[in-house]
Amino acid sequence: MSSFRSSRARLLKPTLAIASSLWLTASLTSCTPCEPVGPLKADPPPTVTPPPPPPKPAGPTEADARSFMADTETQLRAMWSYAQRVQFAQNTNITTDTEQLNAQAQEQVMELVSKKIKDAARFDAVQLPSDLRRKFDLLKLAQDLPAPADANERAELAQLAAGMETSYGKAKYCPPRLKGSCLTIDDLSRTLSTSRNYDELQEAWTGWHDLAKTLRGSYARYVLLANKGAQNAGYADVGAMWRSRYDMSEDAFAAEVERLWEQVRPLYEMLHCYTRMKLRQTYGNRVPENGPIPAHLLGNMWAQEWGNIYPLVAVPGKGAGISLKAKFQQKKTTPIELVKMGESFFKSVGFDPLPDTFWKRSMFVRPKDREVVCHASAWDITSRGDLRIKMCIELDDDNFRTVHHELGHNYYYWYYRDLPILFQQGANDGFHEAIGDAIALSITPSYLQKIGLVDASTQVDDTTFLLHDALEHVAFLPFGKVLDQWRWEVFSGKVRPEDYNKRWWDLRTKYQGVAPPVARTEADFDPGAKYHIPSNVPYARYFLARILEFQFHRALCQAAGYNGPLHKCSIYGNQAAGDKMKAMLQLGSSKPWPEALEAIAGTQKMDGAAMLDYYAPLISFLKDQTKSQKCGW
Ligand code: X8Z
Ligand code: ZN
Repeated sequence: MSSFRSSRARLLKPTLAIASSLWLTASLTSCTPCEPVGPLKADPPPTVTPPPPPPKPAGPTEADARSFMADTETQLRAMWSYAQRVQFAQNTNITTDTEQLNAQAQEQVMELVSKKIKDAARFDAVQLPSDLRRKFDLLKLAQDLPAPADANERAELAQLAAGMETSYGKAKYCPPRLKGSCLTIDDLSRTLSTSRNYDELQEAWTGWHDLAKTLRGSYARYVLLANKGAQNAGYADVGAMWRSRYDMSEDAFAAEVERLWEQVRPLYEMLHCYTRMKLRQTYGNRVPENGPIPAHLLGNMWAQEWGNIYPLVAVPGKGAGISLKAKFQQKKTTPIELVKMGESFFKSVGFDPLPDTFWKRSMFVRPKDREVVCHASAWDITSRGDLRIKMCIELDDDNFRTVHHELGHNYYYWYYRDLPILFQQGANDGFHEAIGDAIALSITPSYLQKIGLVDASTQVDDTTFLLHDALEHVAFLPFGKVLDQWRWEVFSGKVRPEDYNKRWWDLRTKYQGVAPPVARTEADFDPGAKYHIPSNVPYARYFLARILEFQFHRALCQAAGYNGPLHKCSIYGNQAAGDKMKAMLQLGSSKPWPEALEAIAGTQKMDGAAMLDYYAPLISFLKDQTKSQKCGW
């Protein structure tokens, strides 16, 4: 994603109700032709009464709609491309000026898109072929940040959005003990992932979270203004607008998320139980026997993925698992080499090489001389193949996976770049997030051996591999769900600013079973410590992606002719799997997502069963290990 790109990578809507025709049947008056009076002539040839002209339609026609849409797409393409260029410039070099330019560009985008949505309403009742109607539907959903009608409010909202994103990007924790030196999110994340010292972890966690306090006021105001925009576009609030992008009703989508969560919840709860039990061996009673786990002990600032604490929860007697970080250090791998490895996986299944400009224009490491937004993102500035990533690559396992994740976005952009601009999106936004992740599921121990990142002699035990993997994928599920659950409640007004933090922690405790390491109050604004909140990036997409990536993986493995255990399958080098993936990418959002899913996975339903299949061998291990535990919190 990129935040803006994802503000473009916005999704779909039903292909929908056939609009009833407004063609009126004109009443035909009969007419007796009058002959001109004049000199007598020979008998005139018999007059043929000309047919009456076709009735003039009372409203706009299909041709009008087509021409409106053609203009709109031309203008949107130009505007989005301009705004993305500005946003990339700002994200890779935060200054007063780039922030200002970005706010202005966002304001222009909001103004254009909301005007187009308003103007398009006059075609609501025109009967249109389904692909044209789909474009109108997608247009209505083509904004993450909907524009208030009032120009001053629009400008204020754009300013707030740009300001919050840059504040997040620039945030640094400057502990007094460092006497003026400061720590970035990269530094603090390194501590979270490697330190095993409870107090040191707590300091890093609190240091980062406390920085978000300053965003609270801006956030409340942004919610108010963005909701005005959503109402201006005909939605109850921003959350309702975001939820209506899934080719089904908003309520049906919320129910779909619940259904998927219930499918995978037992697996998460088992993993939680096992992890808590193991963490008590390191941290003793500071990890409660039956309560939520302190959120700073799970190897990640947001406790969203737990792979970094694998050594603390390792399967007894089975070795330490794979650490790519150690290998990268030993081989002195460079950040660009990491990206090349990712690219070579995609090429191995028949994907094109990334264009030269990708290598020239991307940002791969944190620059020393300027402020940037480090949160990883992928871009196509022109929507015609000006691909880039923006990352602050560190040489570790997380970043290796993230590189594949970002390249998944880039290849989606690449393979739908010739579609009309409104179809240049994922089938739904979860698809966009799931492509690179599905590929990363093929990073198996035997693949790593093939490319020399694991020694040929290393034996990786199945449970070790799956446990490590589950700490990343399974652990993420409730976080993926909760973030937007909180935001939907905030946008709908169910949660007021005075309860922002309380509700955040209630939800995180309820679903994730984690608790803040120190008491929090409404002076804090902990949701703001997570990139996607100040940057206005919808999050349900990542929850969907966690489900979809396993469905894709299973389907691609089948296409490759594989039929062993899913966690051992790697599609590396398999053209048939690559072709299957490519065919889906090329569809963009031109079809409702269930059709795209069917094309790849043979089903129209998102389904957690593929994920459960993948982890089947781990489930019996976890059950066995935790049989004497009182699980839950
Ligand atoms: O934001 C991202 C990507 C960019 S779209 C790096 N992810 C989510 C996160 O970091 O919170 C990928 C996994 C979830
Ligand atoms: Zn992404």
